[in-house]
Amino acid sequence: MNKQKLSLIFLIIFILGISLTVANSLMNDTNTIENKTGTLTIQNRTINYENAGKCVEVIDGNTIQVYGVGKVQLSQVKTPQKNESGFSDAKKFVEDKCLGKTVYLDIDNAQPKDKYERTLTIVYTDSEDVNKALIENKLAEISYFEPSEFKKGEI
Ligand SMILES: [Ca+2]
Repeated sequence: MNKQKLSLIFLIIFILGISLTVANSLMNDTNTIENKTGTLTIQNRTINYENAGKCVEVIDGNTIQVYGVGKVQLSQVKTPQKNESGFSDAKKFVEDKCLGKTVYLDIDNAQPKDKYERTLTIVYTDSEDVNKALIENKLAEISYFEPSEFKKGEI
Protein backbone atom coordinates (compact mmCIF):
# COMPACT_ATOMS: atom_id res chain seq x y z
CA MET A 1 0.00 0.00 0.00
CA ASN A 2 1.41 3.39 -0.90
CA LYS A 3 1.78 6.32 1.49
CA GLN A 4 -0.97 8.39 -0.13
CA LYS A 5 -3.58 5.66 0.25
CA LEU A 6 -2.56 5.07 3.83
CA SER A 7 -2.88 8.73 4.82
CA LEU A 8 -6.28 8.91 3.09
CA ILE A 9 -7.49 5.99 5.20
CA PHE A 10 -6.23 7.67 8.38
CA LEU A 11 -7.95 10.89 7.38
CA ILE A 12 -11.28 9.10 6.88
CA ILE A 13 -11.00 7.36 10.25
CA PHE A 14 -10.15 10.69 11.89
CA ILE A 15 -13.17 12.49 10.37
CA LEU A 16 -15.50 9.62 11.28
CA GLY A 17 -14.26 9.71 14.87
CA ILE A 18 -14.84 13.46 15.15
CA SER A 19 -18.36 13.29 13.68
CA LEU A 20 -19.37 10.48 16.03
CA THR A 21 -18.11 12.40 19.06
CA VAL A 22 -19.94 15.56 18.01
CA ALA A 23 -23.17 13.68 17.26
CA ASN A 24 -23.00 11.90 20.60
CA SER A 25 -22.50 15.08 22.62
CA LEU A 26 -25.34 16.82 20.77
CA MET A 27 -27.71 13.99 21.57
CA ASN A 28 -26.72 14.01 25.23
CA ASP A 29 -27.32 17.73 25.50
CA THR A 30 -30.78 17.78 24.06
CA ASN A 31 -32.38 14.53 24.99
CA THR A 32 -30.93 12.78 27.96
CA ILE A 33 -29.60 13.43 31.39
CA GLU A 34 -26.65 11.73 32.98
CA ASN A 35 -28.24 10.30 36.10
CA LYS A 36 -31.17 8.05 35.40
CA THR A 37 -31.70 7.07 39.01
CA GLY A 38 -31.56 9.13 42.17
CA THR A 39 -33.57 10.93 44.79
CA LEU A 40 -35.73 14.02 44.77
CA THR A 41 -37.27 15.91 47.65
CA ILE A 42 -40.82 16.96 46.94
CA GLN A 43 -43.03 18.53 49.60
CA ASN A 44 -40.77 17.14 52.36
CA ARG A 45 -40.95 13.63 50.92
CA THR A 46 -37.91 11.81 49.60
CA ILE A 47 -38.63 10.17 46.30
CA ASN A 48 -36.48 7.41 44.81
CA TYR A 49 -36.79 7.47 41.06
CA GLU A 50 -35.68 4.63 38.82
CA ASN A 51 -35.58 6.39 35.49
CA ALA A 52 -35.75 9.88 34.08
CA GLY A 53 -35.92 11.60 30.72
CA LYS A 54 -37.46 14.37 28.74
CA CYS A 55 -41.22 14.23 28.17
CA VAL A 56 -41.48 14.51 24.39
CA GLU A 57 -45.23 13.94 23.97
CA VAL A 58 -48.42 13.96 26.01
CA ILE A 59 -50.84 11.44 24.54
CA ASP A 60 -53.64 11.92 27.08
CA GLY A 61 -54.10 12.76 30.74
CA ASN A 62 -52.37 9.62 31.95
CA THR A 63 -50.10 8.61 29.08
CA ILE A 64 -46.89 10.33 28.08
CA GLN A 65 -43.89 9.57 25.91
CA VAL A 66 -40.50 9.87 27.60
CA TYR A 67 -37.26 9.98 25.63
CA GLY A 68 -35.20 6.86 26.29
CA VAL A 69 -38.06 5.14 28.13
CA GLY A 70 -40.98 5.00 25.69
CA LYS A 71 -44.66 5.11 26.56
CA VAL A 72 -45.34 5.76 30.22
CA GLN A 73 -48.66 5.17 31.95
CA LEU A 74 -49.35 7.17 35.10
CA SER A 75 -50.08 4.54 37.72
CA GLN A 76 -53.48 4.41 39.41
CA VAL A 77 -54.97 7.50 37.86
CA LYS A 78 -57.84 7.29 35.41
CA THR A 79 -58.35 10.28 33.15
CA PRO A 80 -61.15 10.82 30.61
CA GLN A 81 -60.94 9.13 27.20
CA LYS A 82 -60.86 11.14 23.98
CA ASN A 83 -64.66 11.24 23.61
CA GLU A 84 -65.36 12.00 27.28
CA SER A 85 -65.69 15.41 28.91
CA GLY A 86 -62.59 16.56 30.74
CA PHE A 87 -60.22 14.90 28.25
CA SER A 88 -58.66 18.16 27.01
CA ASP A 89 -58.41 19.65 30.51
CA ALA A 90 -56.48 16.64 31.84
CA LYS A 91 -54.24 16.48 28.77
CA LYS A 92 -53.47 20.21 28.89
CA PHE A 93 -52.70 20.00 32.60
CA VAL A 94 -50.09 17.29 31.98
CA GLU A 95 -48.69 19.20 28.98
CA ASP A 96 -48.21 22.31 31.12
CA LYS A 97 -46.41 20.31 33.81
CA CYS A 98 -44.34 17.89 31.75
CA LEU A 99 -43.97 18.60 28.05
CA GLY A 100 -40.39 19.44 27.11
CA LYS A 101 -39.21 18.97 30.67
CA THR A 102 -37.31 16.25 32.48
CA VAL A 103 -39.64 13.92 34.33
CA TYR A 104 -38.59 11.51 37.06
CA LEU A 105 -40.21 8.09 37.18
CA ASP A 106 -40.90 5.95 40.21
CA ILE A 107 -41.61 2.72 38.37
CA ASP A 108 -44.05 0.25 39.92
CA ASN A 109 -41.63 -2.50 40.97
CA ALA A 110 -44.47 -4.99 41.47
CA GLN A 111 -45.66 -4.47 37.89
CA PRO A 112 -43.23 -2.41 35.81
CA LYS A 113 -45.25 -2.64 32.57
CA ASP A 114 -48.85 -3.12 31.54
CA LYS A 115 -50.03 -5.48 28.79
CA TYR A 116 -49.48 -2.75 26.19
CA GLU A 117 -45.80 -2.49 27.19
CA ARG A 118 -46.29 0.90 28.79
CA THR A 119 -44.12 1.57 31.82
CA LEU A 120 -46.28 2.02 34.92
CA THR A 121 -45.02 4.83 37.10
CA ILE A 122 -45.64 7.74 39.35
CA VAL A 123 -44.40 10.73 37.40
CA TYR A 124 -42.62 13.60 39.12
CA THR A 125 -41.45 16.93 37.80
CA ASP A 126 -38.63 18.53 39.78
CA SER A 127 -41.23 19.99 42.15
CA GLU A 128 -44.41 17.95 41.93
CA ASP A 129 -46.10 14.55 41.97
CA VAL A 130 -48.08 14.70 38.72
CA ASN A 131 -50.29 11.68 39.54
CA LYS A 132 -51.32 13.29 42.81
CA ALA A 133 -51.81 16.72 41.23
CA LEU A 134 -54.26 15.21 38.71
CA ILE A 135 -56.34 13.72 41.52
CA GLU A 136 -56.18 16.85 43.66
CA ASN A 137 -57.30 19.01 40.77
CA LYS A 138 -60.19 16.61 40.08
CA LEU A 139 -58.90 15.87 36.59
CA ALA A 140 -58.55 12.15 37.31
CA GLU A 141 -60.03 9.42 39.47
CA ILE A 142 -58.08 6.92 41.51
CA SER A 143 -57.98 3.61 39.70
CA TYR A 144 -56.38 1.03 41.94
CA PHE A 145 -55.07 -2.29 40.72
CA GLU A 146 -52.90 -5.09 42.05
CA PRO A 147 -50.16 -6.14 42.17
CA SER A 148 -48.62 -2.77 42.80
CA GLU A 149 -45.70 -1.34 44.72
CA PHE A 150 -47.89 1.62 45.64
CA LYS A 151 -50.45 1.25 48.37
CA LYS A 152 -54.03 2.28 47.87
CA GLY A 153 -54.47 5.93 48.78
CA GLU A 154 -50.73 6.49 48.89
CA ILE A 155 -50.65 8.66 45.81
CA1 LIG B 1 -40.28 2.01 42.30
